[in-house]
Amino acid sequence: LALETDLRRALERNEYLLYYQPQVDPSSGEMIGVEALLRWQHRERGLVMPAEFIPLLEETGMIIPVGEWVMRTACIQAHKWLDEGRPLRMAVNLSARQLRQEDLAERVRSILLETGLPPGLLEIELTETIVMENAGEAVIALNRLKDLGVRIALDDFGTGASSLAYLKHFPIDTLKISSAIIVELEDETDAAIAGAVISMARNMKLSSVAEGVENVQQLDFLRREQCDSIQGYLISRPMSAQAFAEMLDKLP
Ligand code: G
Ligand code: G
Ligand code: MN
Ligand code: NA
Repeated sequence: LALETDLRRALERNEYLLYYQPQVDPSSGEMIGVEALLRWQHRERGLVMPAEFIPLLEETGMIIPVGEWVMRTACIQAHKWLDEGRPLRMAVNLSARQLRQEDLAERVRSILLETGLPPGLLEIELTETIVMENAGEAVIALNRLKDLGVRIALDDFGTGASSLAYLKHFPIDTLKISSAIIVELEDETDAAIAGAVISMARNMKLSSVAEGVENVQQLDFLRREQCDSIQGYLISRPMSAQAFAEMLDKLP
């Protein structure tokens, strides 16, 4: 398969890159963090989106070395921003395969030491579905990560088959409300669900992030409900490191 061969070479050819999407406080507009999103700059296909190649990375196990590259690159970038006086939280997505990796916590620990990033600035995102697939092992793996001092976010929350009672077993810091709910906020039921998740997060001392915020009506709703941060095209599309730097330069 041509794609697989290309993927195998992509790391050594330096074809992967990270885009960064801001997460901002909907009341103050202050930037709280960013999510790192993997892209593949293919010499013929151009910029390839994760949906087109992450499944193959997972099937072949290549997600392990690529995931490590993602983690290291994201930590280096966050440390650079910190040096510039901008302590932005860096959210990194992990796949199911990575969570099952025996030495995951050890590797994350090495990367934190190597890059000098304070662990509290790294937030590891796992989808609700990944965590629930194998809840018993996930609890152990997440606790090991948590012991490093990193933050854990439950991604795509509200659409998987998670039981709320399970939440107390996971050492999580953040609930990321799925864009599937945010896109339907005009619907009373979806608005009720989003509001309930935000207030549940607050009561559990977790932070809440809403994903896929595209319009002012959604922003207003999330501000009223006191969601901690929002992410979406209304604020900014994911940007290359260079575009991100230019945007930061314009901020006060
Ligand atoms: O922009 P977007 O198309 O970037 O990303 C789509 C999905 O791909 C994200 O929701 C996320 O689940 C996944 N993804 C993006 N970057 C990474 C990454 O570095 N690692 C893993 N495992 N998944 C990623
Ligand atoms: O990890 P995860 O699935 O949550 O990654 C977020 C995904 O959502 C990425 O693919 C990103 O490009 C995409 N995204 C970010 N903001 C918006 C938005 O406002 N609208 C839509 N439709 N997608 C978004
Ligand atoms: Mn995510
Ligand atoms: Na998500």
